[in-house]
Amino acid sequence: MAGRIIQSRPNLDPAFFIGRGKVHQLREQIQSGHITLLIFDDELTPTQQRNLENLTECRVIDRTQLILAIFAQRARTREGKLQVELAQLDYLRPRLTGHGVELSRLGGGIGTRGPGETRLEMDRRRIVRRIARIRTEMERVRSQRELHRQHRRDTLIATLSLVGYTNAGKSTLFNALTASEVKVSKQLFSTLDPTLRRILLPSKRMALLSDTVGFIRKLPHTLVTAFRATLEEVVEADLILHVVDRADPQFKDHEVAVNSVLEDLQVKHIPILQVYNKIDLLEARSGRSDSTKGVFVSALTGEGLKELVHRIDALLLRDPVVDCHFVLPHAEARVLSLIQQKGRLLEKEITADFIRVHAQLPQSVARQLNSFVQ
Ligand SMILES: Nc1nc2c(ncn2[C@@H]2O[C@H](COP(=O)(O)OP(=O)(O)OP(=O)(O)O)[C@@H](O)[C@H]2O)c(=O)[nH]1
Ligand SMILES: [Mg+2]
Repeated sequence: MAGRIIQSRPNLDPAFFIGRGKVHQLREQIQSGHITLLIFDDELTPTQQRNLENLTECRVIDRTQLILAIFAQRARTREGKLQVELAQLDYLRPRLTGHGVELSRLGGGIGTRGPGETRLEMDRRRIVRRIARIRTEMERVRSQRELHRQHRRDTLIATLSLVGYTNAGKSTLFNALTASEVKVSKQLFSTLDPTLRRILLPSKRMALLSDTVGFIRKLPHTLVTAFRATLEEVVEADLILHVVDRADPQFKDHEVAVNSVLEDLQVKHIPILQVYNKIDLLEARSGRSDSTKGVFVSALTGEGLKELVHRIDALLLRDPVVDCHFVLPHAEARVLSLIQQKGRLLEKEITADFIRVHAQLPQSVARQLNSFVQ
């Protein structure tokens, strides 16, 4: 069971955040409804959090902690994970009582304390030591990253990153483009699992598509670094797809919010394609003329997706598609199937002596067929 409570107050209660009467009312609701977790959509002081837990006998987390837990589940790279853990420890430090604290409450298992969940008791000294170790480890990881980047630059497969405001439809689009199953829901932050899948483009080139955690307004400023850590792959992408919920009346504000994060990420060198989603919810044709640079799609109905993949294909310069003319001896007819499999066969002319072929192929494939060039 889940419920929501809103209280309007002229000022916050320093000890409980909400009014005391409300806390007692909550306590009853928790007991009768078997509630196991209270989430506050705001920041609580360590004292407020502790007082609330003691009085309601229920686990309490605040907005920052919830977002941190989401980032922890979402960070994919080693550096990203370390960065998020660092933010968690920073958050935890002022919240330590004399007796140490369960570190597990910051980690994955939001909602229930499952029997398998490890409960690490940590005192201040151990946290300080852990922070020092993370910093050293981060230095090491950073120096490895350059090697990793070099490797990425050398591979032929391009990467695409889906970014956008939370609920824009990134995961739905990710599913539609990769025909895979990733959890999609009405809830915000439904993307909790690392998601990276292959997509086959019209040019027959493969690309890797990555889904990312949604951007939000009012991101607690202490979490900015940790949030960026979940977006590291965006910095390495060949193309960024900025998904916008075009049917949301506030879509422009969301677009601006996402753009400003992208500016901070220093991704100016990466091409960005605006993808205006949910056009099935718009009046026919309305709102589609307000931008010529973007693509209008419905991830739900599939409308516009064909154009989208063609635009993606045209924007990817890694292993570029080249126009080729080959002359194949009949004995080499099997090359035709290679061409069809790896690229697009545009024309084929069979003469008594040869097969003439006009095709579009990724450069890497065309090179293998150099000897047949006319
Ligand atoms: N009508 C309509 N609904 C859509 C479309 N695309 C996504 N949705 C709905 O929008 C909601 C959010 O979709 P998600 O794909 O989870 O959004 P997201 O951007 O991944 O959200 P976060 O991961 O939370 O940032 C879901 O209820 C989807 O069914 C669309 O083209 N049309
Ligand atoms: Mg998602």
